[in-house]
Amino acid sequence: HSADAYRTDLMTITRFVLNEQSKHAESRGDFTILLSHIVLGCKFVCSAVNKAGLAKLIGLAGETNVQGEEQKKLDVLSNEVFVKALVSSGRTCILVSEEDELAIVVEPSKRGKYCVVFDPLDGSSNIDCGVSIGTIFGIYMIKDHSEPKLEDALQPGKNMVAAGYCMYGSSCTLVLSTGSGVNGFTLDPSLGEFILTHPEIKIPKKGKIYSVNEGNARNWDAPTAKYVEKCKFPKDGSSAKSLRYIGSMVADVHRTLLYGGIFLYPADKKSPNGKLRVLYEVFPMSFLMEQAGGQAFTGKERALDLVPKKIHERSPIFLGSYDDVEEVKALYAEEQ
Ligand code: AHM
Ligand code: MG
Repeated sequence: HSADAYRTDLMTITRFVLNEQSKHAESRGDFTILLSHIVLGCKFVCSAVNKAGLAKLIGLAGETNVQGEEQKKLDVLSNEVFVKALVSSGRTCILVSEEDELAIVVEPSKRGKYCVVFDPLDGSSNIDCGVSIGTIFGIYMIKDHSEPKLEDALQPGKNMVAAGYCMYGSSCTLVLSTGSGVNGFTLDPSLGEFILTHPEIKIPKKGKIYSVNEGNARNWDAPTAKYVEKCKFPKDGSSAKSLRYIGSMVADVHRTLLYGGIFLYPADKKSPNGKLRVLYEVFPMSFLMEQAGGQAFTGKERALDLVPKKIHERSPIFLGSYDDVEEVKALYAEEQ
């Protein structure tokens, strides 16, 4: 039967989220509409990223176009696409983007009840060598949308109603949680649809991989240094962990989620708060890790308990398999 080669019952991301949302009596489809606009942004960025090398080959990038305008850099372009898609969804009120210094307050006629925090193109230093990069996003419900306040964006991560990322890699994968587990969808380019390919992702309880920029080792605090030493020279008879570090958060976290292990961007003497941003890097990834059965820790507390004071605030982060993060927590507790 040649028809057997085709699946005819396609679980697209929209259908999946519609199903999930229909379990909530109060749902009016607003979240589904918001998500479809985020998905549009991801598809655009995916297509632009795929063409990035080609554009260079045929002499487009970095040159001026017919209007005499400079070609926009991919991260700037991605940001514009997401901001426009989110505003036009009519479901957002406040937007915080890594690319914009100030939060964007949506004009009253287009306002909805959600606040979206996002990094439109994370790891952009990896673009030119074709390494995987991604978009990261988190979604909050705002308190009162007739009167949006900056505090609506400064809620602890545990208040997020959804979080996810899209990885532009050998395939384009969108991983999403709306607070009841984690699911992964892969873009079928011939359909232009994200199809459920990784249902109910659970991170292994313990992993065999650690992921960190070891070039910063000389500036690490004692618990981080001890932990990484344990990964390499375990004293309990277990085998040493493997090191994998891409330097692109979405790719490093995606591997950690699927294979298990730990990803860390710790504090160091030069950057006492680490490098990664709380709202649109640390929180969404921590939300996904917890939803997949893992943990996320800042060195002081559960990452999702942190209450940010500024929209571009940074925090150290240790996230991944439950048992691996537990070891880091024990080392920090010893310090006290
Ligand atoms: P970016 O927002 O400037 O792209 O930086 C964030 C990236 C993350 O994707 C990655 O985890 C980290 O920076 C890597 O940093 P480093 O090069 O210091 O290891
Ligand atoms: Mg970033």
